[in-house]
Amino acid sequence: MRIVFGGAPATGAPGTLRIEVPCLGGAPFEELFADAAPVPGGPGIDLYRSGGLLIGHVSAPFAAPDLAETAQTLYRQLLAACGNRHLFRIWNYIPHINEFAAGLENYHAFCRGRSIAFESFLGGRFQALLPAASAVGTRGKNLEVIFVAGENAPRHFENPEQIPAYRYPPEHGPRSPSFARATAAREGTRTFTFISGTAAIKGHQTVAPSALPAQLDCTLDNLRLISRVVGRGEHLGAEHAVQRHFKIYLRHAADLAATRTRLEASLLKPSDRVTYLHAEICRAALDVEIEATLID
Ligand code: 3EB
Repeated sequence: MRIVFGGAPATGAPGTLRIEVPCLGGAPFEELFADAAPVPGGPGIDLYRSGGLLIGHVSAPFAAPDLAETAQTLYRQLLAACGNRHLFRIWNYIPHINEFAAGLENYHAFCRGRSIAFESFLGGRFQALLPAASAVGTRGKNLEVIFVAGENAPRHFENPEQIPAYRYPPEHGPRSPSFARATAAREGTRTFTFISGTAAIKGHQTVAPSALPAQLDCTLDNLRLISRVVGRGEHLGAEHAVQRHFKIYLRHAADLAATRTRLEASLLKPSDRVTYLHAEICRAALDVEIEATLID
């Protein structure tokens, strides 16, 4: 299966999923599970299999002021579809992510519904089971959630210089975000390392609000730290024969050239699969977020 980014209408090609986030550069699609084949899903849910992996997509119209409700319903559907499998990674695409409805930012309403669904499905100790994730804006009308689950128990990791997102204080919303900074798991002969969307946050605070170069510095530092924690050295396995996939989300299209120059001089190498996307980030003062997936 392949995820295609951009504004063009869906092609309807089987195994293709379109997300309405414009591509600014690099590959306009993401193919982490090229051999994943469609299997029967259900109303509002597409499912794919690749070996023991289950890959899924749930989608529902974003309906202010009930985004929390929408998120909770989608997450219940997602968790039910996983059955006994373990969640490895979740990608969230949220309409109007930085807008407010009834005094609550849409991202915070989303977090509320997501957290309630996790808690009611997994119980009071759900935080230990949370996988890597990302959450950015989409221009589409639907809340879209893509997930990967597998049969082997994964390992979840935290960044020593960031408070776990599931323990953020209430100033970041009435229910904390539900994700780990990274998740690693084996599936057959493959090992997947999913690095969550990573941004300029230390502790729980935004670093260098709305200042791109300093945010890139901080984000690269956080990537270096999480890379160390997952056992890939300081450079996300750059020196090893590992397939690396990066997505770089930019709030401002005009930041593309500076970001690309900076990342090509530090983080990226020519064999990496890289996609630059034009998306709002979950905090209005954040201008960039970077995620990575390593497959070996
Ligand atoms: C952060 O570190 C920045 O809500 O699923 C990054 C990755 C972020 C995932 C999510 C949010 C999420 O808090 C935002």
